[in-house]
Amino acid sequence: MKLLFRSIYRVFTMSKPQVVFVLGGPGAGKGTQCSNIVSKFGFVHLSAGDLLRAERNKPDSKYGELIDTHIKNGTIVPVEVTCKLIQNAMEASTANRFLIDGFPRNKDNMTGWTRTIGDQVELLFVLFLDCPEEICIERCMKRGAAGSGRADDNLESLKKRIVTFVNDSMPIIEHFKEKNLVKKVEAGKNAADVWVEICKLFKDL
Ligand code: UP5
Ligand code: MG
Repeated sequence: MKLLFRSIYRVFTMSKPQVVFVLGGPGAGKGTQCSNIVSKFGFVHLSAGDLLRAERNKPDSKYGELIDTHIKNGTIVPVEVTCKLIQNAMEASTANRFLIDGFPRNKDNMTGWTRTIGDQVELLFVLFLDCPEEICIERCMKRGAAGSGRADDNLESLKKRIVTFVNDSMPIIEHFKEKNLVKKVEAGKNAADVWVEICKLFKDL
């Protein structure tokens, strides 16, 4: 509802909430770099994965089991669930600029987003963190070994996450590329070097 009022307000002020989608394979550094962007450029970070894990952890959630199964299998939760969580988080915020991390990651996500939120926001661009598969796996395995507690930081889930990324998420990135909306950063380098490249994309917004 708040988003609706805000939308009405923005009809008069001509401004909509601004969104950057942050996409990339598992362990590409989406969360790490989003934290940097929040600190330096004042965006609000909404990680679809974090929102889903928080929902799964609620004892009374009717989606807990569904989310858990998808996360362990590296498959994608139906958009109705994810989009609602993103929408609620946006409505709960007074901010005007959002990083939406790890979404949209398949066709179902795209359709659902376009149907429910699409026109109410201004999509600035898509930040694509392009990271080689073996580095993605190495980073997530290392994080798992250090005790991340994530149910999907194991080799079996990771292989599935990579397959989903290649088959389902890359076509979405291609779709945005055709619309000239993708800004790609080589994400296999060390975090500080990746950050230097990202700063160049955000400094004049
Ligand atoms: N690290 C980061 N950058 C580094 C660098 N440059 N050099 C060396 N190390 C670096 O980083 C991962 C690890 O690498 C960390 O230990 C970090 O210190 C280090 P992180 O910043 O967390 O990378 P990120 O890309 O965020 O990796 P993440 O594992 O979160 O990506 P996923 O896309 O796999 O996970 P997400 O949480 O988005 O989704 C999990 C699951 O939720 C999905 O598989 C899916 O089942 C479900 N999901 C949906 O169904 N729908 C959605 O919309 C979203 C998720
Ligand atoms: Mg993440």
